[in-house]
Amino acid sequence: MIVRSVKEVRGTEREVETPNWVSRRLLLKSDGMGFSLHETTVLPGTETNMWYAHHLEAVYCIEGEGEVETAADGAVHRIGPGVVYALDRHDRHRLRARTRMRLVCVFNPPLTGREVHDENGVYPLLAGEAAAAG
Ligand code: 9YT
Repeated sequence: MIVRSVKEVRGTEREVETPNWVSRRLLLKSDGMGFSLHETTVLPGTETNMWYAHHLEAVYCIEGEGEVETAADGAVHRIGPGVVYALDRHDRHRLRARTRMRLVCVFNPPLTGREVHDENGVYPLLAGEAAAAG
């Protein structure tokens, strides 16, 4: 069994920080679970464009308020504690944080470590990996 706290992850290779968010990666590919699990803190007033072209991501909000907009249709969804959004169609989207948001994020396939968004908001995929949807 793996037991790991966010506190232990702070300041290690499992903590990835950008100007808009900090991701603490509690479970990664190397942990062998078939998904990765992160606690992501999004800074208030930020807007982040993302497109997980190679991954499926579910995002469960446990703290804070914001909204997510899907690029394809411009639909805006309010996000707050107790709400999950799942990018089941690799949807291009934009997350606006009104307050500091604390999110639990799950990725399939799992992230391997230090991924950050490229200029298109995409995380790279290692050769041979694919999201196991359905
Ligand atoms: C909500 C979101 O996707 N933020 C970007 C960071 C990502 N969740 C991660 O790498 O943990």
